[in-house]
Amino acid sequence: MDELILHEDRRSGNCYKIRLTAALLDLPLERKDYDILAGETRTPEFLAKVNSNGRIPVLQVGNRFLPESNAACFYLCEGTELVPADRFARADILRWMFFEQYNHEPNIATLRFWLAYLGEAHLTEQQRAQIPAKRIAGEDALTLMDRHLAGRDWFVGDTCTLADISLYAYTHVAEAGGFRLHDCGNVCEWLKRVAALPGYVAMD
Ligand SMILES: N[C@@H](CCC(=O)N[C@@H](CS)C(=O)NCC(=O)O)C(=O)O
Repeated sequence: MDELILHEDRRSGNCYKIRLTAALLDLPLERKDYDILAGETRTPEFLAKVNSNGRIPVLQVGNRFLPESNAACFYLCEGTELVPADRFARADILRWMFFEQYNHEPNIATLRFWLAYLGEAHLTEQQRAQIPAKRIAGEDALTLMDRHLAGRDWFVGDTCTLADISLYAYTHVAEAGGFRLHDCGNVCEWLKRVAALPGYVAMD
């Protein structure tokens, strides 16, 4: 495989997803850090060379650049046990990754970023007005996950897959966004299972 470089901000769960995937697969990953709060992903150089969308994570594979956390994870997982060969299982993994990007991350990750990193006092009126709706939508996502996990250990099939890694990244830090995980017992047990996987690395 070509040399892998992760362009990241260590505080980002989207970046952690890729780091966790690489660690579980024992893949060497170089890391290049950016401060998103200082606008380091919005410079002309970054936009021209790394990601025209001005965001991290970006996985650099040799001299090619792959933005979008789930796409980058999928690249790393292709042909491994984290993305099984079964056609339905693969599509089901994508289903949870799309759910993560549409129902989960825009609510749970955004509230974590606003409340734990920007700070409520620094939010715009528009951001503050969105908090209640994001709170409800994030709780709904966690409830749906908790119900899905009733009587099962993993999101798809009988083993850990990329669906679990994708959802784990922001779920395990959801309390920083004001979400109450202890209301979701199945989710809490699943979090422990992910953290016990061989090769697991914590967010730093
Ligand atoms: N859908 C993208 C989201 C990327 C994203 O929103 N990245 C944030 C950090 S988690 C970022 O770079 N923000 C900086 C900015 O928008 O300037 C993914 O999954 O990678």
